[in-house]
Amino acid sequence: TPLIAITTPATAQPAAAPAPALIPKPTSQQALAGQDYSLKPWSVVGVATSSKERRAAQKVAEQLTSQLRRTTGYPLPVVPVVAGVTDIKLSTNGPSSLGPEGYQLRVDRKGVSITAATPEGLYRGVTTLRQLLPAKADARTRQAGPWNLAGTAIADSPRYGYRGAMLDVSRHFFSVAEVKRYIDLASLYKLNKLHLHLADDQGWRIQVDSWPRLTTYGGSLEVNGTPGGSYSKADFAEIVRYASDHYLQVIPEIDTPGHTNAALASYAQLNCDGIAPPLYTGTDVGFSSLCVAKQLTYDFLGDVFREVAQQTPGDIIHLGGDEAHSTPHSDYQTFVPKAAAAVTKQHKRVMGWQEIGDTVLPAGSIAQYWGTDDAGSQELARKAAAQGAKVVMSPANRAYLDMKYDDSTPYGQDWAGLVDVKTAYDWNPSTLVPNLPENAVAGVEAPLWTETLDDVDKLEYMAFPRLPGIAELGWSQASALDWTAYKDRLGGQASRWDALSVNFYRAPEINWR
Ligand code: TNX
Repeated sequence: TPLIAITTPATAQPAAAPAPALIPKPTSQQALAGQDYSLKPWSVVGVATSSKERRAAQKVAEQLTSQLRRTTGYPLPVVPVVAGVTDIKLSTNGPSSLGPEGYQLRVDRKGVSITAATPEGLYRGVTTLRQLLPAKADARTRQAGPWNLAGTAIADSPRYGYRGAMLDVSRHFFSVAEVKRYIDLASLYKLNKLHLHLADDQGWRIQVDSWPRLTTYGGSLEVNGTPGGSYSKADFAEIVRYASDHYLQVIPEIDTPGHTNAALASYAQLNCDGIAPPLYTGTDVGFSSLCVAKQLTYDFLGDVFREVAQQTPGDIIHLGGDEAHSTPHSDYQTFVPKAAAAVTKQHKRVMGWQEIGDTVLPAGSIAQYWGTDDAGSQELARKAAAQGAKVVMSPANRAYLDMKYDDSTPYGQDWAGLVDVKTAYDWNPSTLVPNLPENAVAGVEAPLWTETLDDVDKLEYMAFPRLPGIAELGWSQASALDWTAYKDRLGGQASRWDALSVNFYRAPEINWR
C-alpha cells in the first residue's frame, strides 16, 4: 500500500467553531477565527502568582484539573510557573484594574490563558473556561475527546458585588453533601453568596453549645413531621470551607423575632408565658414571636449570635426580621435594634428582610427586598436605603425559586404568582424599586424556600433553569440583558446539566440542546 501523506493546504483555515454560549454573559467577548485550541494528553497547567496567593491560586488550578483529569484521562500536571508552559496559563499577576472578581481569558492556537488580579478572579475565569469546554468535560466518568476550545478573547467583571443563592434548610433539612451539591451548581454561574436560612418555626439547624436543646429538640423534625437534623460545628465548618473553596461567602440566618417556634419549643423560659409550645411541622407563617420584654431574650441572642459568628468567617449575619405578624409593631421596633446590636457586637454586618427598613439600623446594614411590586415593600426598601443601608433584590414574584413555573408545576407555591423562566430573568435590579437610589442596590439573591421541597431533585427542578438567570442579572452589565438572546444561551446549558445529572425543568419555551 503506498504511503499517502495527508496534507492540509497551507491556506486552509479551520472553520471557526462558535464558542459555546456563556452564562452569565461576559462584559466583552470576541471570536478569534482560526485560533481554536484543543487540550492535549501532554498539556501542562502553569500557575503564576505571588507567594501570598500561591496556595489559593494553586487550589483553583487543582479544582480545574481534577475534574478534567477525570473526564479526559490526561495527567494535566500543575506547575508553579508559566515560563515555558504553552498550554494553560493561570496568572493572578493581572492589573488591579480588573477588580477582585474580574479576569481576562484568551483561547488561541497556542493555548489558554486566564489572567486576574486575585485567586478569586482566577476562579471566576475558570468557571468561564468550564463553560467553554465541551459539556462532557463536566461528566463523572472518562469521556472520548477531542477537547476543543474555540478561539476567543474575553474580558469580564461583575455588575454587582452581591450575587446570592439562599437555601431554606429549616422547613426541610438538607445534609452537608446536599448543600455541597447546591454550592457546586451555584458557583458555576459565578454566584458569590450562600445565604443559609438556619432557623425557623419548623426547625433549628445550627449547633449552639450554650443552648443545646435548640438542635437536639428544636432540630429534630421538619415539615410534615419527618425527621429533621442539624449541622454540628464540624458540619458547618465543612460547609463554610467548601463554600469558600468555591468562592461563596456563607451568610447564616437566624430568623427573629418571628419564625422562632423551634427555639420557643426548645426553651420554655424564652416564652412570655413561660410555656413551651409544641414543635411545629405545618407551613403557616407569622404565629411565633420571641418575647420582646424579657431580658433573657437578649441574653439568648447574645449567645446565639456569638456562637454563630464564631462559625462564620464572612462579615455578614442575617437576623431575619420578616413577617413578625404576632409581634406588635412598636415591639418590633424595640427588638430589631437590640438584635442588631448583638450582631454588631460580634463585628459582623447586619442583614435582614425588608421589614428591618422601618427600624433604626446600624451602619453597614443590608436589607433584603422580597416585595411583589407592592408600594409597602418598595417603601421599606427606600427607608432602609435612606439610612445608608444597601438593598439586595429578591422580588418574590421574580426571584423566588419556590414559586411554580406554571399551573402544572408539581410542587412549589404560588402566593407571589407563577414565575416562568422569562419572568425570573426579565427585570433590572437597579430600577425595580422606583426612587431607590441606584447606588443603594448591592445586588440580587434567589431564595429557595423548602416548605414543599424535600429532596435534591426537587431543589434542582425549581432552581434550574431560573437560578442562572438571576446569576446573570447579578453579574452581567445592564446593556447585556436581553431575553431573546439569553433564552438561546440558556438552551445551550442542557447538555452540561445532563453531564452533571441536574434534574432541571425543561421549560417548553426554551430550545434545549
Ligand atoms: C415568605 S419571604 C417567607 C418565608 C416563606 C416564603 C414561601 C419571607 C421573607 N418569608 O417564610 O418560606 O414566603 O414562599
